[in-house]
Formats: sequence, C-alpha cells, structure tokens
Amino acid sequence: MAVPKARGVAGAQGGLAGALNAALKQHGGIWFGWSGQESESAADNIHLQRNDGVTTATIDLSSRDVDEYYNGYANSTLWPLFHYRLDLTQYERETGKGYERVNERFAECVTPLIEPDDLIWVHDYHLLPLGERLRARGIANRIGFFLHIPWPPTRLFVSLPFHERLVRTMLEYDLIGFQTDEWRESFLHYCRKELGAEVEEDSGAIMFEGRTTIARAYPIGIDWDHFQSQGESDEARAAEQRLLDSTRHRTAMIGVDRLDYSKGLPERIDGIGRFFDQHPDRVRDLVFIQIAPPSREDVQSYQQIRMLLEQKTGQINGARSEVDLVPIRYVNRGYSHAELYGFFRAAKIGLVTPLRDGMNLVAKEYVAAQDPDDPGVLILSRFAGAAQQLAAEGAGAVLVNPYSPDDIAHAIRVALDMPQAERKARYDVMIGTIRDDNVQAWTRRFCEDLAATRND
Ligand code: ADQ
Repeated sequence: MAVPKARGVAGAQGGLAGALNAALKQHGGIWFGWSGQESESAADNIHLQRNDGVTTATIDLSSRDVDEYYNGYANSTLWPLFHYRLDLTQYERETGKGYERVNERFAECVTPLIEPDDLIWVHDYHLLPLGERLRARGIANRIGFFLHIPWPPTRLFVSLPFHERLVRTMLEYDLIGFQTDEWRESFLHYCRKELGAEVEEDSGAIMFEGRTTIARAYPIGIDWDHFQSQGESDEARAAEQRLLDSTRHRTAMIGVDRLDYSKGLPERIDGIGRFFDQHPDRVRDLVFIQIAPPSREDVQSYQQIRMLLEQKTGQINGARSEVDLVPIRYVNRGYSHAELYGFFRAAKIGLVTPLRDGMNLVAKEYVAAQDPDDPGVLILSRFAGAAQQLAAEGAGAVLVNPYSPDDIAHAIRVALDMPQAERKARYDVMIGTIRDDNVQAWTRRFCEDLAATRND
C-alpha cells in the first residue's frame, strides 16, 4: 500500500509539536513552518534540517511579523476568541494585515517544495487562510486543515471583523478536522447561517460556490508507545521516587499545564483553597503540585495570569503552611516526558481543569502513566475536548465545572477518599481509548480521509 507523502505546515507549540513529530515519523514528508527565530533579512531563506527521521523546512520571521502575526492576531485575537474569551480578545486592523501578510509569505515559500501527488496538511489557527493562498498560486493538491483548539459558537465568532472572509478562505480546504463534534457543529452552524452554504450534517459536507469541503471530528491522542517507553526509563523511575519521598504520607495531586489563561489555573487554586477552607485538617493529607512553564511571555494577558497565580498560591500557602509542610508547590518550569510520567504515576489525583480546551493531552498522559492495579483519579473539566472521550455516561474521569470552587473542592474530596475498586473501574473505562485512539491512529484516519476527498 502506498503511504501518502505529507507536507505538514505548523507553528511549533505545546501539544501540537509532539503530535506532528509522531505523524511525520510515521508517514515521511516535510514539516514546514516558522523556525521560532526572528531575523530582519528580507531573503526568504528556507532552513532544511533532518532530525530523528523528520525533515523540517523553516523560515524566520521579522520582529514586526512576530508582533503582528504571532503575538498579535494569532495569540491576542484568535486564541482568546476561540477559547470564548471575548474580554481578552483584541481586534486590531494592523495585526490582521500582518496575519494575512505572513500567511502569504508562508504560501510563497512552501509552494516550490510541493510535488503534484503530495497531500498537504495544514495545522492550527495560525494558518487558517493558508490553503486559499496556496490555491491562488495554482496548487491543486488535496489540502486538509486541522484545528487543535475549539471553534467558537457563531454568536461569539461574528464579533471578529472580517469573519466571513476568514471562513470563506477555509472552504478552499478539502477536509477540515476538529477535535470534537461540538466544535464541528459550531462550524457547520456558521456556514449554514452566515454564509448560506448547503450543509449535510451527517457526512459533514459543506457545499459552497461550487466546491465541497468535508468537516469531521478527529479527536487527537497521545503517542502511546513513545510515552510508555519513556515511562520505563530510569529517569521516570527516579522522578516517581523523588515525588513519593518528598510527599511521604500525603497524597500528591498534580496539575501540568502551559501557563495559559485557558487552562483555568487561578480558578483551580480557588477550588483548592475552598477545599482547605472546608477541611482544614486535611492539609496533612494532601499536597498539590502545579507545574506550569511560562508561555507567550510577550503577550500582556500572559504576564497578568502569572502574577495572579503567584498571588493566589502565596495566599493559600501563607494561610495554611506548617513548619514542616506547604500545601501547594508551584513550579515554573518544564520537565521531560519521562519525568512527567514519573510524577504522574506518583500522584494519586490528576487535576485538569481548563476553562476551555480543544482536547487536552495532559489528561490522557496522566491516565496513561497510572499503575493499572492501583490507579489515581483524573478530575477533568467538562469543558475540555477530552471530556467527551474520557467521561462517557458518568464513568471514567470525575467531571467538574472549572468555574465553580465548590465543585472542584467536592471533586477533590471524592477523589481523595475513593476506594481502590472504584478507581480501577474508572481507569478501565478510560484506558482503552487512550491506548488505541492514539496519535498514529489519528494521523492515519485524517490522511486516509484526505486522500479520499474529491474536488477535481
Ligand atoms: P496545549 O494547549 O499545549 O495544546 P495539551 O494538549 O495539554 O495543551 O498539550 C500539552 C503538551 O505539552 C503535553 O504533551 C504535555 O505533556 C506538555 N507539557 C505541558 N506542560 C509541560 C511541562 N511543564 N513540561 C513538559 N511538558 C509539558 C494544544 C491545544 C490542546 C490540544 C493540543 C493537541 O490547546 O487542546 O490537546 O494542542 O491538539
């Protein structure tokens, strides 16, 4: 069977970067995107590199591009809007122009790399109009797009100036993938109500101005084999032991997130504060470890969230610490996947409470790292895409409303006192989908569906 070549196009960030590496190792092809570097030279130098079986072709951006395109339109307009945060969304005409300019430049640079039988797979909100820019250059290949973050409801999305123009560009893709049916339905709703497109709900076909685009849900998974192999390393065992030694008779509860307002970190700390208010004596039973490396530090809303988190953590630690214990350990750095595996395994509660999240791979990694005979409990926000897979019919994860401190406090108490038999039953509900619906299966499904689309 011929394996289709893929041209992945991506901005390198968080969960997405890991997923794409796995996809390219599996299928071959070239990953094209921003190098993450700034340079002012106008020359469109493409840096080609081969690392660990993956070829990357990257270009630098100027500091103006980074300001307007990356920090501006992508991360100060689209990211907050798509996470339902109209209060944080900035609408600036200049950054919108920067977004279009950089997408045009990406199209210009990647076009010579494209061969006639390539599949082109574009990733995420940084590159929504890229397919249309490629079409304008005569690229007739099949082009798919995957959105790693939510698609907002129509009544929020229409607050974006030029919203119609943006969605029209997306209808140049042959296939559009969403993490869940909820986001897919919001997109179809927009196409029907605002564009007057003809939409078939079941197949996800959108017919508009003579073209057909298919919209489907492809829930992303973790790289199960890689993560398990990391878990078998000495590094993972040492990390597990380190956490166990330092928590002694207390149950460790862990949160691991990029420092981002969508992850619900201050709200999570409020929930933990509420738990200790209600059960002051249990400060001897529970220690919370929050690992949160800073991200997007040039964007003001990210600086604010960091300050708020430090303040809230300090308040609880000030009020509840004893000479020999601190209730919250707040760590501002990243760890390797092997170390995270060890920490997850040592922690009997995983607290994953985003206010809104496309999927959330940390929730899946936490469960994947558990001891099947004595697993920990996953507390999961009902607003994470992962909740649709991991909390079906009231089993699996303990679901919470991340905006409610009382709800979080209650879930912590339930998790802390949950008998082993119930923990195992809940783990059994989740582990099959985490193991089988992994990132390789996700890639295969998307590429097969993309190869089967027809718009000739
Ligand atoms: P992210 O918002 O980055 O991803 P997530 O899905 O949780 O969120 O992925 C984060 C990844 O980074 C995980 O693999 C995690 O292990 C790693 N990570 C987080 N904190 C870390 C730390 N302190 N040290 C080391 N590694 C850390 C976006 C969307 C998500 C979607 C993914 C993939 O926002 O909704 O699930 O893309 O599609």
